[in-house]
Amino acid sequence: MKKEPLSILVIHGPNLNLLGTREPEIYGTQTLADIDSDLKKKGEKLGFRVETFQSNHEGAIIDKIQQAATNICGLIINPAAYTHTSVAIRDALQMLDLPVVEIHLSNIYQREPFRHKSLIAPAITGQIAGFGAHGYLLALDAVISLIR
Ligand code: CA2
Repeated sequence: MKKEPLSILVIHGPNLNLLGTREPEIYGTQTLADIDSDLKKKGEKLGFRVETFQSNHEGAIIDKIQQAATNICGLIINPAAYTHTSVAIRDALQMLDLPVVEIHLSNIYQREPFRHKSLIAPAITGQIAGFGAHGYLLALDAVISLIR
């Protein structure tokens, strides 16, 4: 019987579908499609299936986390603005028993004070911030090393 590769889910929060089209000085020039494609290629090389998902809706992100919980071995999430507001996403992440990496393109601690607080951070394994799109690849390395 052919063995399915282990799956890692990557969730992108609100407005990240606009990456590469505005504010390149903060978020870089790569589009979300570029980032997703790089993640899938790297995952495949390392023997993992990478699934990507973007939503502008808090409930849709929570549904995705709940549905994926039993099928994935690791999660990478950029909750975008929900980082600073969403108790509901934090509660959903808290229920997972697998490595979860929170990633931010920008260094949220160098920005406006309201971005310094992540409500998500207590529910995750670790956080990567400030490395632009490359941070997603660092997050993938981190999740895979935690799985292994
Ligand atoms: O640095 C990050 O990755 C953030 O999660 C991005 C969020 C922001 O609210 C967080 O504080 C930090 C914003 C994502 C908005 O994405 C855009 C992309 C292109 C153009 C405009 C917004």
